[in-house]
Amino acid sequence: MENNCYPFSNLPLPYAYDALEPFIDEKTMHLHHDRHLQTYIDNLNAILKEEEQLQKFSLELLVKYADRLPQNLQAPIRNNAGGVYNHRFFFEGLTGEHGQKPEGRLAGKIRDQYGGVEDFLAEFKKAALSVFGSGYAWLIWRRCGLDIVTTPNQNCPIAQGCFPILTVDVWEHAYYLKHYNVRAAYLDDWEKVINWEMAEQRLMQILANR
Ligand code: MN3
Repeated sequence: MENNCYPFSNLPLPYAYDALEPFIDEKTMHLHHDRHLQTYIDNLNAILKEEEQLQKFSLELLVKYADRLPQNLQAPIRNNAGGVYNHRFFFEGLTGEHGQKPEGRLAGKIRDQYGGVEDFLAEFKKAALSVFGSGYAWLIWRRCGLDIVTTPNQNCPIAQGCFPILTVDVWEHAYYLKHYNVRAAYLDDWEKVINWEMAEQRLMQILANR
């Protein structure tokens, strides 16, 4: 990941704002990237400006070790470093090349564990629908297999030592303009713009580093 230390800046999306149309609308992408993510970046920079020892920490380290920091920094770092990490991970996991399917190693693991991509997506969407309030659903790797987990707010599974492969942001700001309060309709559209190629790359990297 580029721009991985203080001062953080908002990297451009790896595709045009309208690249996910008609599944995720251009206006939502503008607001989500330029305002919501920007706010997490600004807040994180403002916190780190006062904390010189933390300025050398990578984004991943800040997220992983938030709970070992002095008490007064734990929630602000967890929320804001998490907000930056999770949004970058989410945006990089989408693509303008609509309708990709999982291939290679990941497709094999999904078949072994869930029966196939349709069954996997059904289970994943069920998890994403179960998030009460704001949060994320994740496909992760832990120990020796895939798993589906959810996190509230801007919590991130890397803080639990898990390795994320794919995520969906289910905060209402991710879908309210187009899908109103119908999270299930958003999830059906999100599925069309999953960057499975990126998910495969992430899995390969996890397996190579174990
Ligand atoms: Mn968001």
